[in-house]
Amino acid sequence: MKQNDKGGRFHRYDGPAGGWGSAKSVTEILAREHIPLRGSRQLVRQNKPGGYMCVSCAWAKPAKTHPLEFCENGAKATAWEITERRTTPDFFAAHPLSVLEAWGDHELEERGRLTHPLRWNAQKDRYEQVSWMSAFDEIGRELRLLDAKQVDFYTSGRASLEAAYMYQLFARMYGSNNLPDSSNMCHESTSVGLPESIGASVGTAVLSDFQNTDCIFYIAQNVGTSSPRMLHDLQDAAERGVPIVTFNLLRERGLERFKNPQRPGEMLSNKETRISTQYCQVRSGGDIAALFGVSKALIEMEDRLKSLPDRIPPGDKMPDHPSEAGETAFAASMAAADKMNILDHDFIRQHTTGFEAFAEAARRYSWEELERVSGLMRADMIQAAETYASARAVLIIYGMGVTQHLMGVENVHMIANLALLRGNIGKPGANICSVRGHSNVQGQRTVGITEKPGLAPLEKLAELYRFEPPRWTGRSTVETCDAVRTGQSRALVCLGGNLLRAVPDTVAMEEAWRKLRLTVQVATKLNRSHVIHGEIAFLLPCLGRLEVDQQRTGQQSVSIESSVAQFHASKGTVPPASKHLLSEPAIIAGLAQATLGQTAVDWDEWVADYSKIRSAIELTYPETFKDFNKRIHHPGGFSRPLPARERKWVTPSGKANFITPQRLFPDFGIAAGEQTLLHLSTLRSNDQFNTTVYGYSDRFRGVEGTRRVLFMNPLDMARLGLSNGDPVDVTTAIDVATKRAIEGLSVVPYEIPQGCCAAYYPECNPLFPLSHFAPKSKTPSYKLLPVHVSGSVIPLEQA
Ligand SMILES: Nc1nc2c(c(=O)[nH]1)N[C@H]1C(S)=C(S)[C@@H](COP(=O)(O)OP(=O)(O)OC[C@H]3O[C@@H](n4cnc5c(=O)[nH]c(N)nc54)[C@H](O)[C@@H]3O)O[C@H]1N2
Ligand SMILES: Nc1nc2c(c(=O)[nH]1)N[C@H]1C(S)=C(S)[C@@H](COP(=O)(O)OP(=O)(O)OC[C@H]3O[C@@H](n4cnc5c(=O)[nH]c(N)nc54)[C@H](O)[C@@H]3O)O[C@H]1N2
Ligand SMILES: [Mo]
Repeated sequence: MKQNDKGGRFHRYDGPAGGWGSAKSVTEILAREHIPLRGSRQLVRQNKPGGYMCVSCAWAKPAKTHPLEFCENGAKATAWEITERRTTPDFFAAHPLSVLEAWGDHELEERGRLTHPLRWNAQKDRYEQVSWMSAFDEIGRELRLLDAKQVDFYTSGRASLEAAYMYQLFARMYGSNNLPDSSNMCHESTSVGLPESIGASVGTAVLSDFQNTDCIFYIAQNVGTSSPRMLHDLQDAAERGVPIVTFNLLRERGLERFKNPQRPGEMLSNKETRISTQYCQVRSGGDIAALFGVSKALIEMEDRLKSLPDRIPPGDKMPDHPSEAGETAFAASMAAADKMNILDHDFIRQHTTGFEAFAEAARRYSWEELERVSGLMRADMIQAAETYASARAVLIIYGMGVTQHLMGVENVHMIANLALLRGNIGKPGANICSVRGHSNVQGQRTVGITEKPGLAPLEKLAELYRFEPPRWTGRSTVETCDAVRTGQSRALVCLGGNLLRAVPDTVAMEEAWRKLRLTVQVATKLNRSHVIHGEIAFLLPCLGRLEVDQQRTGQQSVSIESSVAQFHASKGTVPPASKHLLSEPAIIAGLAQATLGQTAVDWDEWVADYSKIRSAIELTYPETFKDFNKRIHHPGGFSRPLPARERKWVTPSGKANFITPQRLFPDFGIAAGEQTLLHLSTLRSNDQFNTTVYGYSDRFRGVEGTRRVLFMNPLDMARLGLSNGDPVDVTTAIDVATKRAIEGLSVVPYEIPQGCCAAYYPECNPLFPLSHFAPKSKTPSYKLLPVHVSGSVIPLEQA
């Protein structure tokens, strides 16, 4: 692929997250997209009541906003969408797709916004302008010729609640539950694991928990890059003296130090806020062991306490065993002060099942084993446990380093187990916060985007729209990929996203993708999933969320759900990138009418007035969306009811469940002692949003000018005879019947545990076998893949 990636520079970054680097980066991207003034004016409205909701991450939008409620990466996402650059039919006339195939992700999107509906011309190998009507007609005709089971309807997490609701309805009226979405690759382990544990499919935290908490456990999420606005909440907590215990594979700057660009005093002084009070660098996939360690420490403290003759008055003699004396002293001092028990037995008794089995497992694992698998020291886990036990209310926050694992569902269970030990759910300041990715990925599930018929309100849809919805289980993302590979899937309709780059096994998937009969892509910018295409291919350009959406009854707003289950209205403010664009609801309505003919849905009326779509959503989900049209315009939005927040457990047992993982780590069946074997985790840089690559600067990790890097522990580098910047080849070490390799990554020494390495997504997706996913959630194990790294092994003594 052609990339502006021309070799890099690697240096240590010593600054904080935020700070002047962040301010500079915002100025640069506004200039690059030719919108220095217009862009700044827009940013003031970002995430504010009456304004638009950022198209970058899903972090909460406060009711009482800061003067500027955006971050560096939100600004980049805005600039990327409202850019002055355009990808017009002239561009396509000059560039056959065979040429564009050689372009990189950054280069394709950097050309700017798509302006016209396009159809691929096979003779000329070019996308050409087509009318909306003829596009809808031909797509409708093709879909009618196929069996509904042969068609997949993918959704990326950006589409609004209104568009997502219409889309799932269209798919189901057509007869398909094949509704894979980006969430399948993202928080699906949460969607599967949390209901089993606590009867909620999303996190239970609300924004005020940050003000009420007295301890934060921060697991496997890179706040400085992926949800930078949350740094304000973390900073406030840190300034109140709240301990923040972090578990992360890498040293991430945003989790260490922050300089708030919105506080002039701070920017002009040496002041910065330390974020983590304890930083535990776990091995990739080591979290089950780490959290077992914390739980073991808590349970054993309590066991020792129980075995004491009676509560020891402070100052009395402690047991002789030196390694236990400190913990017992801690346990005794807490109990003596009669503050609380180590575990919350009342809560455990009243609200949970499965405690005994969990406690037994925690007691049984030896510290040696927990240390080996987690990569942490026993003392680290005990220290974290003491911090945990000292807090009245603990907020547990987590991200992709938890979910994108073969044992991702078990990881989620362990987070819930830890919370349940001290009743840290459903009291102010204590909750589980799963940090969602795309700005409306959580909301799309709420309105029916799911391949699982049990999770969709099929009866209600049948009743409201007088049709027979399909009852069979549809395909999730990896199953869709498999169906494309085997030919069972013949057509893909994609509402946003860049599916081909986001999924595993890129090389095999590209070959299979070309054999599809039909590919329909609704998008704002050109990407590789459009350049590689089926026999018949359409590229349908839509309005972005930041643009004025004018329909027959006036300007429309849409709505989204944030990471803390809060619904917000969003109203676009900039003129559309082209007068030929349609909104997503209008495109879905066009496709539905052309495919389905007459139905009980008045699609045109819905498009003319989105409040009618919201009324339909309310009719479908009366409890969640009560008074939807009225409440959506409240500053700060309105909250989705979550029973677990009130300690009502919607599980078969009627209780929250301790669920004990069967093992600490997956068994890859690879013989121990293979010298070149490392565990690869794929990550995002500070200059990308998923497959959208804004540029080649990962400031916080000190990487400039390239994305083709491999972060390694200096001791592993020495062992393999590698120096800073050396080229290496990386080869997948499982499912070796197919060779999967990436050549010529530059080695960057980094603070990462020995035996682990990290590299960027999506460049490394060719390494991941499609079958390498968590069995229950089918989330690809993007954070743990055994690989071999080329290099000549030298004995450590000589290194
Ligand atoms: N700027 C920007 N913002 C984004 C996105 C983006 O690409 N760019 N993407 C959006 C989306 S869709 C999502 S899902 C989120 C993703 O946001 P994150 O959840 O932050 O995902 P990643 O960037 O993949 O990084 C995961 C973090 O987990 C750590 N990690 C990796 N493996 C392990 C492990 O086994 N254990 C532990 N404890 N830590 C581990 C890594 O070091 C890294 O800090 O961000 C959203 N926001
Ligand atoms: N190796 C590896 N792979 C991963 C991950 C990982 O950590 N490691 N993370 C996974 C995760 S968490 C996710 S969420 C997926 C992301 O997978 P996707 O959601 O499929 O990918 P994105 O890169 O977010 O999609 C970008 C494209 O969306 C289109 N777009 C942008 N805005 C709009 C809009 O308003 N409307 C429409 N219709 N289109 C729009 C643009 O054309 C842009 O090119 O990737 C997954 N893949
Ligand atoms: Mo995501």
